[in-house]
Amino acid sequence: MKIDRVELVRVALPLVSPFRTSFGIETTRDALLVRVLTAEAEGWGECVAMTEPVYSSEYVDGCIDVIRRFFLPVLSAHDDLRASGVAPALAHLHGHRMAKAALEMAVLDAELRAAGRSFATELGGVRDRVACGVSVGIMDTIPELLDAVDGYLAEGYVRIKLKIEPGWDLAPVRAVRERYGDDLMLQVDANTAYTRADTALLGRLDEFGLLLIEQPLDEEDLHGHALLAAAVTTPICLDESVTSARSARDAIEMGACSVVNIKPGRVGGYLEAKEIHDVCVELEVPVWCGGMVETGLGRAANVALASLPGFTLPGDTSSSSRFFAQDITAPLSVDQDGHMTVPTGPGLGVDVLPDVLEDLLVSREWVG
Ligand code: OSB
Ligand code: MG
Repeated sequence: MKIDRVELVRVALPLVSPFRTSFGIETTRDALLVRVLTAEAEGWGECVAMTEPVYSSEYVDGCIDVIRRFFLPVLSAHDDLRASGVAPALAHLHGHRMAKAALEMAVLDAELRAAGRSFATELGGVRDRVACGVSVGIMDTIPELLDAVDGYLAEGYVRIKLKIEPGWDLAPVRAVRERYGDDLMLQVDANTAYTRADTALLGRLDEFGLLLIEQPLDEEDLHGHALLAAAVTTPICLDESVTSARSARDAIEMGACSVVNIKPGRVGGYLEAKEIHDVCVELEVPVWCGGMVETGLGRAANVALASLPGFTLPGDTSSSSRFFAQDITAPLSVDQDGHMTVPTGPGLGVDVLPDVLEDLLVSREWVG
């Protein structure tokens, strides 16, 4: 394929309620979409960067700049570009994985739409439905948290993830365990809010039988995670630290984690995400699909990825309605039994609703 034109579309999706994590409070999803036009088909990608560099170093304005200034000129010069060629073509340009992932996703969508194949088929999916969990933000009070969890369980979610931070860890976990019992699949995510000095505190979570503790320490502190993993019984899962198949293998081999959260955007795209999956299957480490408050585009692709065989834990693949009153695609929804159906149509298998896009539009520009 040859890229004819690329449009960067920025939309603002109001959240149904503020989403608080250890790194901040979000009330709107500032989403950057990449629309690639080729002679054969149009493709859409979604960039998972946030407005500010609070989860990773990337941020939306930076992604727009690096795409426009450096990535597109390289890709547009290719007369026969395939999605598998995007990462190699951009490999000499360091970092910026979220920006690269968005471009690769758009090219892959165009390629698959042209070929009449779905993301799930292309990536190697083996299930037509995936089990879904939900990420629950930090709340002001325990009763508020329990109300939220009540609602999510009533919707069918099969696993609850509580966001934690110092001062909001043991008490919410204890309250949820007491209310719902030991059978509830429960895990926590600290988004790097702790240090090695918190080992004893994190060890007190052991009695609650959590599935895992996600990214307790700094992104770069792999050795610290290995020390922590040796000191506690709850499995350690890495999110922020895993940026590639290589870093996943290293983290696992050094004992820094025994579970991996795979987020395509964080690792440079769905093709690298599949590589990480394959490494984890080889090393017998369970994986699950993370989320970055994606619109229906990223949500559909994540569900396709989660249909691969190594995704043995429920992902943060929640319904569009978990975050948005109005998604930019037809809403993706979990069934009453907490599963989501994997899209089967060509490419992402979902389409942008032009009227909604127009309503939520912040800016759009042709960049190539
Ligand atoms: O760490 O998993 C995370 C949202 C934004 C940034 C980072 C994370 C999250 C979530 C929500 O936990 C996942 C989702 O449901 O999209
Ligand atoms: Mg996380």
